Amino acid sequence: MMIGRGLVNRCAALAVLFLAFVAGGPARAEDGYALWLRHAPLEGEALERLRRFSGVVIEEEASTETSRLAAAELDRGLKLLLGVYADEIVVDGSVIRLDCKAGDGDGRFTVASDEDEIRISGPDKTSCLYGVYGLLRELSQGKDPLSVNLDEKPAMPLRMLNHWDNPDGHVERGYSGRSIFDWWRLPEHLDQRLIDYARANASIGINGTVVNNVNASPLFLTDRYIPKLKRVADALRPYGIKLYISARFSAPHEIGGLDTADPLDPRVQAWWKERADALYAAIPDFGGFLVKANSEGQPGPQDYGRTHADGANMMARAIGDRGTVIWRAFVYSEVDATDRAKQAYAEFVPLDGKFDENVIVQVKNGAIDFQPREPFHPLFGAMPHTRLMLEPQITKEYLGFSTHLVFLAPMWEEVLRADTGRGGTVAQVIAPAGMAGVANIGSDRNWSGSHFDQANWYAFGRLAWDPGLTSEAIAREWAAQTFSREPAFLDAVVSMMLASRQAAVDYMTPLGLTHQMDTGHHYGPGPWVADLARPEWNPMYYSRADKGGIGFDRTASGSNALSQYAPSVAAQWNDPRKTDPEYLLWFHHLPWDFPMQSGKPLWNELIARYDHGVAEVDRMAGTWASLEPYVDDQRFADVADFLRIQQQEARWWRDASIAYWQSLNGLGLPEGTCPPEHSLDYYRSLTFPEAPGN
Ligand code: GCW
Repeated sequence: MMIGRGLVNRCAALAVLFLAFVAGGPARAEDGYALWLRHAPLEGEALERLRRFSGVVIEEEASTETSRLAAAELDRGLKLLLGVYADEIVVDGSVIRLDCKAGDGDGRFTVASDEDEIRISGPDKTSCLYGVYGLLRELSQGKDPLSVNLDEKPAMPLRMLNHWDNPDGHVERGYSGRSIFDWWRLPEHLDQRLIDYARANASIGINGTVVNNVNASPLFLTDRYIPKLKRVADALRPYGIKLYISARFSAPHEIGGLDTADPLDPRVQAWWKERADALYAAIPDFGGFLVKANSEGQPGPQDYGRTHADGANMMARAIGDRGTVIWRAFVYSEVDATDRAKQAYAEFVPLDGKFDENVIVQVKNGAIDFQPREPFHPLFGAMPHTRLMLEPQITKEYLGFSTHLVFLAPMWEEVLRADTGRGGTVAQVIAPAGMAGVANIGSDRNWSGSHFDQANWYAFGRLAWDPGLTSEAIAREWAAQTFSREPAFLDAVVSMMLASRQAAVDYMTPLGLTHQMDTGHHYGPGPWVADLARPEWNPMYYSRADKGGIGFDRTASGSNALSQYAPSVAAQWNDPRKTDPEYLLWFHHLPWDFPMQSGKPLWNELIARYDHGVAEVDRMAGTWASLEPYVDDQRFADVADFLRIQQQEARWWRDASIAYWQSLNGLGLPEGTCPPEHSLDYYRSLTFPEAPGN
């Protein structure tokens, strides 16, 4: 086994073996820092099978930093899996061979096994790295090395994280501590955490990162920040990860000494070109700019009477063929009273075909805002001449922050598989572009705030690599690597994870309700909020609840947002009697006694859903309690604590929501239903000015 001795070059047939000192069983306290790369020691047969592979041999046409890292990662992973503290003895034996090349491509790789060797190969400089992680993923699950045969390539070119991190270290919608990017100490000091961040990302195929908030500070475009950005980019590069920044549209005006940021003004164009040149001089593979424009108070081309395409193309021309401009479609007007769900489509569809080649339009999964459940965004499929990227939110702004256990892969699977009715699924529409997940990563020791939120980071990367993977497969491989390979543990934990998202939907916003969270911080229920400056900031705007009924009419008799979908898709949601109950109140305003497909009146069904959500969380807590023998003490206790919080908060959501709906409809509770624990006034009186992430 190679350990810190340099690599064996030139097709050498040298193999080295550990003299093994088997560590004494799994450690009983883990803090989660190692993520899914902890590679717990194998035991029994799996250990014996891996022991046959006694060394790593690297064969390469060109030795690159990435190929050296790949070998080092493999070495490190194998050492951990074998559970040894090594000395090496050179012997003949079966080997793991890295056949690394130096091409620039998508990172496709193969892992092929036979009795004598496991061979990892591929044409690109990241092939070996991805192949190593692919192999380790299998071995970490206890699979037989001889049965590992992989032939993979990523489904989409861009697999990115978007950090909403500010230069002062605050993370917007961050629930896991402060930013991991320490701009203050950069460029002189680069924290080891950034290397571990790169390793974790590379292990799931992530190949780009936007390091600052889309509500962007112009600082990132200053000369002072370029060396800082360069240091980070240099650290990420060997892991196949490109650095991007969010660019503030008004920067030429704010820091460039110009009196405008009009995209058609030649001085503005020259300013962006000069800044792009300065970035590329320092970072030759700089990824490009992400832009939030004319959205929630951010500046943009419309401030000068120009379109999103004018703005995006101006910046794209400054970058040229060196990189990409990713332009967000998350827009809703400050003056327009049109249903917010309709506005992005209305603004962007007329611009289809008008964006330059190196522009991608980034679209959230749904038309409102990262809610527990939304139908897929109608822009998918509606802009056939524009590359569209999918933006899901990994951080759980609207799904219980980091203290609720909610596995998000089922939500993303739902959107990726949705048939747009316009020539393919969402996964097919975004295949030429990619996916960008709003990161849930911070300075907390376990990175994500909770151990189970690591699964969402992991699942994002895996789905961006292969949207055909099922949530179940992802949950299983993640849990086996992160906690325990025991089948009984995996069966229980995977079913808990798979049920968790529907549970959250049910205790927060069942039956297609949306945006019922309290104002600003979005923590806990606030269905009664109706007094904010802009109508679409109010939960009441979304529920439209009153004495007569509940739900937002988006059919032809209402906002007609339904007409933005392909007719075949709209047809499924047009008739409330046939609409999937999960989307019912998203599309329909209905009387409280509307007869549901279940046979219950709507009011009773709504209550049954809240109760189901609460019961499911109780069940999750029970499941976890039964898994104590499989989990180290610290992580077991951390998860158990958070599940207790989730149990309390699921009840709070249910009780506050029911109390409020009752205050409107005056209806009693179906027989056997527990009344809310407190009065509506009590729920309304709760305030949390210090809630994180705001
Ligand atoms: O979900 C909303 C958040 C804002 C965020 C915005 C966006 C970065 O509440 O905090 O701003 O979306 O996506 O731009």
